Order: sequence, then structure tokens, then C-alpha cells
Amino acid sequence: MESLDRLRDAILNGDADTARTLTEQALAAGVDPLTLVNQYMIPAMAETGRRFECNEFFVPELLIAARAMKAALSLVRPLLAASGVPPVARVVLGTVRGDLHDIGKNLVGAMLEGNGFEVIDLGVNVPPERFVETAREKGAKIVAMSALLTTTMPAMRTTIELLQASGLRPAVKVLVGGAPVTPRFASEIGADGYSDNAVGAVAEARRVLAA
Ligand code: B12
Repeated sequence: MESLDRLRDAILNGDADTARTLTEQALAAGVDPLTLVNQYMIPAMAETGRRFECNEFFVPELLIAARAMKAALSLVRPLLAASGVPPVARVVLGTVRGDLHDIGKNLVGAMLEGNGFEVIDLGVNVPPERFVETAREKGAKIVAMSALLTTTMPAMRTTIELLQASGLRPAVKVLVGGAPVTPRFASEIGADGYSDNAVGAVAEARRVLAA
């Protein structure tokens, strides 16, 4: 769809107004919200990352692309989350300490909400103690952590160790994800589940609860 290719380009070029308008038009025309996210928005961010790696883009370009992505996503998110099903379980979600990337985390949160989970989103740069305290206070069954930097991945291990030390494991299950996170890393740090996408995150949440 030509107009949707323009959505991808608008995000890539950091044109938030156009990204928002094209998203509005696509939704009004009945395009499936998940198709918009998976086929146009996420590929735009992937291309942004590729250009960054090739030194074609620098941090300012990343920032404005991320802003355009968020503008488009803000229209889609309520649609992904809309459902009348009672909460399956409470999930504490956040991006780990030292890490400010939140686009993937927000998508995971929206998909979990859309599938009946109650999500307590702690935002970005979340210290391990905060994940653990919130899980205890709110009686959460899952802690879900996102990391986009190799340097912040160790905070996932620290959080799991703290959950263990606080006596909350294994009743509180742990999901991890984010571009640099691998199934191997997830298993090494003792996480219960991992996915490289937001739809898989929901499947993993269901699986770990049933285990
Ligand atoms: C946008 C972006 C930014 C934006 C973030 C804006 C925001 N609000 O999020 C800004 C400009 C702020 C930024 C800053 C930086 N960034 Co940056 N950024 C990116 C970029 C281009 C895209 C990330 C993104 O949003 N992807 C789209 C989303 C949808 O994908 P995702 O996050 O992977 O999430 C999906 C899955 O991973 C999974 N998932 C995610 N979380 C979870 C959690 C659970 C529980 C589960 C199950 C699944 C799951 O589901 C999601 C949906 O499908 C990546 C490149 C890349 N290819 O990843 C670099 C990248 C992550 N950034 C990088 C770097 C280096 C930085 C900076 C250090 C740059 C600098 N010199 O200042 C800073 C760090 C700031 C900080 N302290 O966090 C590097 C990291 C390299 C590394 N080895 O660690 C990357 C890989 C770019 C690169 N190729 O070099 N960045």
C-alpha cells in the first residue's frame, strides 16, 4: 500500500505530523492496527538502526524518528489494548536501569493489556529494587524487563537475584526481551521466558503462568 510506505518513510524521516496523519487515515480506512505496527512502524525503526550503524544517522536522527514512531504508536496503542476481558494477571513492566529505550517496552505493554493482563508500567531506567518492591506491593505474578543496550542487560540478572533474595521467586515469573537479549542469555540469568517480539511476549506470559 503506497500510503503506508509513506508512513514508514515519515517515521524514518522524523516527520511526526505526517506519521500521525497517515496512521489516522489508515485506521479510518480499516487497516488492522497490528499490521500497521509490524509491517510499517517496526521496519522503520529497524532501518533507523541500520542507518545509525552505518553512520548515516546520528543520535538526533534517532531521536526524531523515535518521536515520530511514538506519535503514530499513540494512536494505535489504545486499539491494541482495547478488550473487555477481566485481567489474567498483573505484570510489572519496565526498561532496566541505565536504559532509556521504551518503544519496544510500550508495544509489549500494549499487547499484554490487549490480551487481558493488567500492566503496571514503571517506565524507563528502572532500578532492580523498584521492580522487586512493586511486584511485592502489587502482588504481581510477572516481572517483565526490557533492555536495548548490551551494557544494561546485566541489570536483568541483578533484578532476578534480588527477587530470589527477597523470597518472591519462583512465585513471580520473569520475562525478558529487547534487541540484544537472546534466549541463551535469558536462560543463563534464570529468566522464565523470552521473546523477540510483542506478540510472542503475550504467548510467553501465558506459558510461564501455566508452568
Ligand atoms: C530509537 C533508538 C534510540 C532512541 C530511543 C527512544 C525511545 N524512546 O525508545 C534514543 C535516541 C533515545 C536512543 C539513545 C541511545 N541509543 Co539507541 N537505538 C534506537 C534504535 C534505532 C531503535 C530501538 C527501537 O525502538 N526499536 C523498535 C522496537 C519496536 O524494537 P525493540 O525495542 O527491540 O522491541 C521489540 C523486541 O525486542 C521485544 N521486546 C522489547 N522489550 C521486551 C521485553 C519483554 C519482556 C519481551 C518478552 C519482549 C520485548 O518486543 C518489542 C516489540 O516487537 C536502536 C537500533 C535497533 N536496531 O534496535 C538503537 C540502539 C538500541 N541504540 C544504541 C545506542 C548505542 C544508544 C545510545 C548509547 C546512543 C548515544 N551515543 O547516546 C543512547 C543510549 C541512551 C540510554 N541510556 O538508553 C545501540 C545499542 C548498541 C549496544 N550494543 O548496546 C543501538 C542497537 C543502535 C546501534 N545499532 O548501535 N536510541
